Amino acid sequence: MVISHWFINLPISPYSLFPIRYSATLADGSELPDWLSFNPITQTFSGTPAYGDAGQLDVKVIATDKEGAIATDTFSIQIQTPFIFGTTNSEEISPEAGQALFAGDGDDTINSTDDNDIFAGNGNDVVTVNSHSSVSAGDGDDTVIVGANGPALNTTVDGGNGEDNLVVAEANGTNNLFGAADADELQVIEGSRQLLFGGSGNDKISVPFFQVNNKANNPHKAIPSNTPAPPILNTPALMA
Ligand SMILES: [Ca+2]
Ligand SMILES: [Ca+2]
Ligand SMILES: [Ca+2]
Repeated sequence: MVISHWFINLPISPYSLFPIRYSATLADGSELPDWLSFNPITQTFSGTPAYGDAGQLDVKVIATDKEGAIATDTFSIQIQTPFIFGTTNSEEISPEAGQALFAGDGDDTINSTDDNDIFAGNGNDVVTVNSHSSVSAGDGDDTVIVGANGPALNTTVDGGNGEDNLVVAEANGTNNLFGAADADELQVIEGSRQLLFGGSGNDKISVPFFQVNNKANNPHKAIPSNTPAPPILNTPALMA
């Protein structure tokens, strides 16, 4: 992840025939943290901060010419907190990509994007989510829609307790739906190779009709626990 791209404003001549050497430290002169590196060629900072690295980081870039003249400048890198928290109220929350959300109690509406870890908490929550994410819907009768805003892949949904409605609206890779306890409804609207597990309870699992009926296309691995699997109907037209 590229944190920042920054060009130093040099009081020494930028037209010098001699190369200018760049380096970077923290503003107090100490070394950059292990996760952050500075490329002196491109004058680019890059790195992947951990959860504990959120906040402001003050850094200093040092330019040195062949004669030993030095110019420095300091600036701040803002590292977004990776966690956001809801309240006990019912609320609408839209986490940014890469964030983990703990929505808490209440009937929450959560509009997530990619690379999100969503913990919806108690309440009857409604969650939309795209790719490379996980959703733990928690207690309550929750609705989770994967790929509502475009095809999704590599997202895992756990409905938790309650009668949950879990949907893959559109997929371009495998997603996993797990109904968990109680009677859940799991549905694939568009997309193949989706993994659906009803868990305990009288679950209803539905997938596109043509995929149920065409084993050659590797249909969904729909595995309800207390209800029979969708029927495999080998119609002559689809067997041809
Ligand atoms: Ca909630
Ligand atoms: Ca639930
Ligand atoms: Ca279930």
